Amino acid sequence: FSTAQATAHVEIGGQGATVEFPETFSPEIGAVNVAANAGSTTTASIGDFTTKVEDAIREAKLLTRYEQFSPFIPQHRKMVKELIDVLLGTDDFLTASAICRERVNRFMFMYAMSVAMLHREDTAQMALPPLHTVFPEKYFDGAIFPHAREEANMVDREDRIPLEIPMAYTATDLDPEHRVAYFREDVGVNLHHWQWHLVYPHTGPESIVRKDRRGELFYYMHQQMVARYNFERFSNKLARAPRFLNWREPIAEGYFPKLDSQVASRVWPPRQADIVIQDLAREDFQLYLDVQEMERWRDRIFEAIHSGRVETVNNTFIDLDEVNGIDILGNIIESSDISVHPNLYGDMHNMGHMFISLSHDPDHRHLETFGVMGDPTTAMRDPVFYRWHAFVNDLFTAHKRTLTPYTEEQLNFPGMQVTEAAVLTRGARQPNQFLTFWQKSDIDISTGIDFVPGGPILVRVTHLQHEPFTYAIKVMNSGRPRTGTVRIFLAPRFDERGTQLSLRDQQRFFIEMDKFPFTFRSGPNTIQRLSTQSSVTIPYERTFRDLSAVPSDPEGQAQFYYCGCGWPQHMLVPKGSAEGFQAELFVMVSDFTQDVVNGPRIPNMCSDGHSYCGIRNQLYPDRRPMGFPFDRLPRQVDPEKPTTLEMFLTPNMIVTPVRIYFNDRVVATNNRTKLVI
Ligand code: CUO
Repeated sequence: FSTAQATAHVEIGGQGATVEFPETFSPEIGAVNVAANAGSTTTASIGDFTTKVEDAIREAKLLTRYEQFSPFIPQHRKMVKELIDVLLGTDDFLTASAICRERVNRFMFMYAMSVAMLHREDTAQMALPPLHTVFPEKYFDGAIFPHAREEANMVDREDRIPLEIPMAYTATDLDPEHRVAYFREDVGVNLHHWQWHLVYPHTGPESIVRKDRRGELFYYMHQQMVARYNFERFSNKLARAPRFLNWREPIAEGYFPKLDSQVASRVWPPRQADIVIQDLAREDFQLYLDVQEMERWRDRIFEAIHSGRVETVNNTFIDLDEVNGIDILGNIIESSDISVHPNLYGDMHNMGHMFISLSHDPDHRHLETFGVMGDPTTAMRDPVFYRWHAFVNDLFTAHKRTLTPYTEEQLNFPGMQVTEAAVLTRGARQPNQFLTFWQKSDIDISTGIDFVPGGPILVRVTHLQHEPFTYAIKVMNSGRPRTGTVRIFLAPRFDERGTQLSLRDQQRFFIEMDKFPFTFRSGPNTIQRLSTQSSVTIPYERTFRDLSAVPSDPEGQAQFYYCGCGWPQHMLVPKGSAEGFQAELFVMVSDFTQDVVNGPRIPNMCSDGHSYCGIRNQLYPDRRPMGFPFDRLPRQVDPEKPTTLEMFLTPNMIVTPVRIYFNDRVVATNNRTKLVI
């Protein structure tokens, strides 16, 4: 099984079946030992096996190799389900993969194979090909590819220099939205989103779709992405992303992605400013849907939320209670295969992506395919993504508003008092200052470039970064030794007008920074926690594939390659501003006996981004509702006044004013040539 070659071959069973891989394949996948893995399919049975696989992927084969694929499209979901079923159900994964690879659309194959590898026991320790190196065209400026091929063919590998992608390649600052393009187009942010949707696929065997609290995590992870985006917008003097509420109104923001689709020499279609979504009549995707139908789904979902119960396909009703309600709604709204009534509540969120992504050619008269909003790999690049997800989040918020606010008793941890919380940042003059700046990092895309001589081809991107920091938290435990969960959030202090945010509004903007258990001894305790330990993030090296940082032990290596889901560490702290953006650091210690889940505890290498990604084969590692304690309206402390953040605090919580200072210079390259600020 040769890799990184345009004409790799796999010999299955020794003779009779040679499968060609016309495109390059990931070196990590190449680590598979063919002899060990293809053994269960004998030479004699290979013909039968191929026929069986072909029969099972009958619909999947209809999507040609030269089209785009999207798991948001129902027809494509049906197709990819066939593939996932085959790849998960077979004893001979390698042979089945090789057969499918040759017969189906390459994007669909990569999606199905990635889902299968993430969920099969026998591939659990195996590397998943990182998508930005396999399909770099979905992540990087299309203008670099001719240069990359030139570089690869004309320049000796030791003389090659990184191809630099400018920060302003999709727009200029004439478009105010461009100020936050660094967030929308960040490679780590987009990789996280793609990986999340692989870990929580819409479709497939029920065992992989029906994961613990997957509907709730759909809500929470996307709510956090919107909150983080709005934090960046405030940092850049932009108002929060307006919710896309009225679907008959033009969408003010345009987006021109400049991505080369590498499919039939086309580029990803742009979306002009002020376009209105229209009824879809797309024969090619078997997608006929009116905007009115979406409006009916939306109204039924609101009706269910306000009546407090949803109807199922069996005409029974399920209450939207405070434990499961949000999860049921998540599966309905997304929707995933486990929606309780797909006909009644529809396919709202997915179809929103499609309406927007096909708004430039709703009836296919121009023979154009969907724009970036139509594919989870690329959707976060477009400003309208956050407007759409702000609307989707509104539905969840409507449900949360029906729940009783947390009582003081539910929030407090008697006898546990947080007396101080500070942030100590490397290079900062004082405590409670975050420092952010630009950094340049290189990524090798040679795996994704066809027909090139060996050796790396580096692209150099500029991205946000922050100085590492430590939380120093002091806690007085006046009880016996016991465990608590430390929950750390950050929120802006002022809104877009410069007015101090009320808690009712501010609660939307709290971004989770970290969450971890800590055992307190009696008396005073001091917690020191590093920014790199965050339960939200994966390390820098894993996003940028810095191969010099690959650990030497097999477990560390597997972790490096496999665990792709998680917010990128370099985007943990929002950009802030030169004058020091004012924010509030919230720290809470909750009672661990109320937080702990009683599921099986299997040591798991991929747990470092668990706040947004969960942990493989385990219950979500926190029993409280996701977003706790800011997921519900705050309790009324004083009948005369709205509750402020200070009034909301119980002794086990604290708020520290902090500032985020942004240095508008490139001060680091590849984490190696760090300059002093
Ligand atoms: Cu992740 Cu809309 O679900 O993009």
